[in-house]
Amino acid sequence: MAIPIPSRQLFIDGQWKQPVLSKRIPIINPSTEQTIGYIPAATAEDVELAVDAARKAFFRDKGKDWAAASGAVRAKYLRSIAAKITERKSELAKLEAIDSGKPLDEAAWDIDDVAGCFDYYADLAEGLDAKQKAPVSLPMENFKSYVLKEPLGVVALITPWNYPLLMAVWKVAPALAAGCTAILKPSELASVTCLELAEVCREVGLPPGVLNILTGLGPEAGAPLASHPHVNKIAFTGSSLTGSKIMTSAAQQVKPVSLELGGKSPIVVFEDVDLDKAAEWTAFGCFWTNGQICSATSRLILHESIAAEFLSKLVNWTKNIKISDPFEEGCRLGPVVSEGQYEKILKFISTANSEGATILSGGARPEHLKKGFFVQPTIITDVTTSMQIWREEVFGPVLCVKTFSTEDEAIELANDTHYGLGAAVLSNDLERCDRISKAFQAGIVWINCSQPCFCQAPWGGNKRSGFGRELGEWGLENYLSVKQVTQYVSDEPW
Ligand code: TXE
Repeated sequence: MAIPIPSRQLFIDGQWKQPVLSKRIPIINPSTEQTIGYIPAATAEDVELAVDAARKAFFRDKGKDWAAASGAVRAKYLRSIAAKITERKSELAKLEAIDSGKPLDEAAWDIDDVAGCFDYYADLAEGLDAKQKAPVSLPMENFKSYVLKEPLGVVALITPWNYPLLMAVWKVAPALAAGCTAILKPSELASVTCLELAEVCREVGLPPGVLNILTGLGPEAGAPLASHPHVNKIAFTGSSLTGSKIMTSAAQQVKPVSLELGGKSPIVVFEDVDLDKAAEWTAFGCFWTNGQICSATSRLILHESIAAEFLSKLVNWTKNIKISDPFEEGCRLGPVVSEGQYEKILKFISTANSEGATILSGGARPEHLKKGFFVQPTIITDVTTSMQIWREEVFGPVLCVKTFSTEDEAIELANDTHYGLGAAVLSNDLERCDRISKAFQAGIVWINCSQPCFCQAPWGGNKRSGFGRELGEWGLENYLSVKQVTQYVSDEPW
């Protein structure tokens, strides 16, 4: 489907601005491999302008600055943004689908979640007003103490391409709700809807400089942003490698970071499950959004007594998934985001094969699709724990399988990873599920499901999946600093 891609510039200080060096990056439609437009490519010169605008918006004349506005005032803006996004839902969903390759229905759910996230943080922004000056009880009567929650300042938000607008808004909404001003740097692989967010902010009259949006390459735009001395905090979602570089640069300036990195999440399936339902959750947990989800449950740990029957159901299930252009009716899997990702996924599969694993189903491009970055949902068995496919994040529709016989063995296999983002257990024995939830080394645990996500509940990982929590009240705390104010209240000399 042809849909016009709006031509946009960088969004700095409430205005569209051409990048100082006039660079641009092509937008590739992953379904057709064709160039369908261009995004501006920011460099360090533009970062300087955006940080300056964000600082001015944070520290502007007393009483007019974003930080000093009440939570209720900030909430009003967030609600207007949510309303505008809902108004433009159909167009934004199409832009997201064509840019990222996700099925149109799924893109539409994402846009609903984007609006919901702004509304949710509008409520929390209002709630923040009532939480100011919370008293602290002290052991001495001649002192009284209270706590102020204050925005951290100018924040850099660096985001990935798998949920282009939603991942950005998981950071933008709480940062603005807290009273921070922000510079968003979306992924160069899918930035179109983030630039439309800029247009929405312009239309609702968000004060200039409160949110600046710089599209561009990681090393050229992201790195100077992350290392800018006037950026007070960095929130990042992306690869562990880039997360580690960002943490290194933040460490040099003793700057807080929150990192949401990759994963290799397990799904443990016990023998007492309904096999059809469990197969559906397993497929959904790994193949939804083509497995391009940081929390995708891509390691299936399956009770040996049901292995043959379960895998045969799973293979059948995946054969019925419709793979097509995201705009086709009934599409469940579109292409992966880029040629680089496509090649990386196929390389993972061929390495697994050469290491002795069995490709039980999928493993290649679907025959009926000659163009585009399409990969079949793939199930790999005969995997050992030292294989690359077991240890490393594929970020594609690839599930690897191991069987177990005892609960202890299942837990050991589940935790056999340096990641710690998500983990799922499927069983009708809820006491067992509780036990296993405690034993999982992960920040998010699903019982009898995989992947549902709610903006009220905390999201984030342990181990090399990063630290800090997004969403819920935890997401707001990410952008707040706690100030202690203690007063001497006695007439007696100290
Ligand atoms: O990630 P990057 P890429 C994983 C997934 C995927 C792999 C590579 O395994 O295959 O990462 O994807 C910006 N300083 N995830 O290359 O590089 C970049 O421009 C500052 C998991 O897209 O981490 C983009 O905006 N910023 C993940 C963002 O970082 C830099 C989602 C993410 O890009 C930078 C995405 C630098 N030096 C990929 N270099 C998840 N956890 O959900 C790049 N960037």
